[in-house]
Amino acid sequence: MKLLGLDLLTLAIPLVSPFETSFGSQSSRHVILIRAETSVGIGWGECVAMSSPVYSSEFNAAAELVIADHFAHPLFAAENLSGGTVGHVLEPFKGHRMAKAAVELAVLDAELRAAQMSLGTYLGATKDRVPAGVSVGIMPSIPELLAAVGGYLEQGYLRIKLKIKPGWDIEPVRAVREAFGDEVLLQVDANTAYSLRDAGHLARLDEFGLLLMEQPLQDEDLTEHAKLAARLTTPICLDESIESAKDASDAIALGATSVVNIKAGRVGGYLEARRVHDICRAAGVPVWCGGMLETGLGRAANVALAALPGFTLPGDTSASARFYHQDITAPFVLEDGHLRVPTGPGLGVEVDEDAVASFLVSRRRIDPTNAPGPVIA
Ligand code: OSB
Ligand code: MG
Repeated sequence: MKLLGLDLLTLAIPLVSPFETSFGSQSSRHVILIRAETSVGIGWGECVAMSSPVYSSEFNAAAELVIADHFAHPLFAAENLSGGTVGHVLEPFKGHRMAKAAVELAVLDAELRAAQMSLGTYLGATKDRVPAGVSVGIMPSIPELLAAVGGYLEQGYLRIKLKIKPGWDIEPVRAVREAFGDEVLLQVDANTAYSLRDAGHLARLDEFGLLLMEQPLQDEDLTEHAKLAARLTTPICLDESIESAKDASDAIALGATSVVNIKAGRVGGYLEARRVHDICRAAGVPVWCGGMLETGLGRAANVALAALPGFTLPGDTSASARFYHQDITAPFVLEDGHLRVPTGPGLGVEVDEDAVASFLVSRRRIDPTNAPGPVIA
């Protein structure tokens, strides 16, 4: 196919309640949607970058710039573009994986819609529904945390993930265990808030029988994660540290991780995400699908990915209502603690143009007439 145009739509969507992690609190999601116009039809993608570079170095303004000023020209110039070749066309550009993933998804969606194939089928999904976990932010108090967790369990979520940071770790985990019992599948996510000096403190979480501890140390700390893993019985699961299939392979070889959180945006796309899955599966390392507060578009793709056979743990694949009163597609709903894998062509969900219009902040059209040529100097 030929790529004919890219529309970048920036939306601001209010969250149902503020979401706090160790790097800060957000009360709305600013998201860039990509609408790719191709010779075979329209496709949609979602960029999972945040407004500030606090989860990783990427952020929305940079994603928009790198797509418009650097990615667009070679993509428009490619004669036989497909979802599978976007990665090769963009390979000369370092990093910017979330921006690359968003473009790849839009092209892939257009291709698959034209071919009448679902993303799940294309990726190799083996399930028609996936178990749903929920990521619970840092709360102002323990009673508020217990109320939130109790509500999610009542809705049927099959796994709870608590965000932790120094000063909000042992006590919230203890309180959730005491209130809801040892049977609840429970894990924690520190988003890099600790250092190896905290190993003794983090070992106090071992008594709570957690499924895993996600990204306690810095992104670059593979060796330190391996040292920490040797001091804990709680399995370490890397998120921020894994930006490629090679990173996953290295981290596993080092003993830095025994479970992997897969986010397509973080690793540069759903095809690289599948390669991470394949490497982990071959190594006997369980994986689960992470989330970045996706709208129904990105959520549809995540659910398709999470239906691959190596995804043996519930992911952060929660219902639309976990974050949004109003989604921009038909909402994903919990059915017996699971989300249904879309079966329609491409992402298998349709964009609600009215909802998009109501959240729209800006819109930018890039096509072969206004995309800057190669910029190398
Ligand atoms: O570390 O998994 C994370 C949200 C934003 C940035 C990083 C993370 C998260 C979450 C939310 O935990 C996952 C979700 O979308 O439900
Ligand atoms: Mg995480």
